[in-house]
Amino acid sequence: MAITITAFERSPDGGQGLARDTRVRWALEEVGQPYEVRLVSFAAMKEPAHLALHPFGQIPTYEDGDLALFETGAIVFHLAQHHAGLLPSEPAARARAIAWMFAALNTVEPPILELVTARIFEGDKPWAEARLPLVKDRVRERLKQLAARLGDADWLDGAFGAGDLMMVSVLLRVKPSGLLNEFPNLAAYVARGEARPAYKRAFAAQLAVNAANV
Ligand code: GTB
Repeated sequence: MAITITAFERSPDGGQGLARDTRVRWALEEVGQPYEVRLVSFAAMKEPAHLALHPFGQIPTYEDGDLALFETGAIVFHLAQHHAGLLPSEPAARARAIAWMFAALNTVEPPILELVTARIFEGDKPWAEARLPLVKDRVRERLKQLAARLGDADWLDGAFGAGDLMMVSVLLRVKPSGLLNEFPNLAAYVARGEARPAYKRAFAAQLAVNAANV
């Protein structure tokens, strides 16, 4: 049975690749696993059938035979554990790559999501203008620390892997704010991720859905 993931029937970003199915598509492309996509509406995500797969009524989900998963971190980790290409086999290098996945999701993504919330969902609040610089500075601090660690390297720890896939995916979300360009090595890092053939196939696949459903 084919691997099936869920994605937005119509993504609010119109196909810019910012919805989280893109990172799962990217991982599937990196490890060479074919997959099918079941598109869901916002209403369908809150229905019992989808809630049985995803307790929080979100996308993406992942189904492979009897296994159903939610959370992109868990899905990408599962793929990386079971297929070659995203995690090194040497135990210490593998553990470090996993640490970068957690860092992307637990340490770098939260302030970026706070910025998205402040800009998009709270932009009309009377206190938004005063708060935005504080939120931006918290993102800047994380980017500064990450840029310092990355330095001139192509990837975070040796060859490209699941940690990079997750970190680039998270950083893509900060691109529209312009903050990424304040850190040229991070902007180049993200561009290297976007240039990977597997990323391009993932991006094109989600764009095809959203271009067709405008
Ligand atoms: N922690 C979970 C994971 O990593 O899997 C988060 C999943 C999640 O946030 N899913 C979002 C969702 O289903 C889609 S990706 N939201 C609907 C809901 O909660 O009702 C977040 C997202 C949505 C839209 C854009 N965009 O249009 O730019 C970008 C990212």
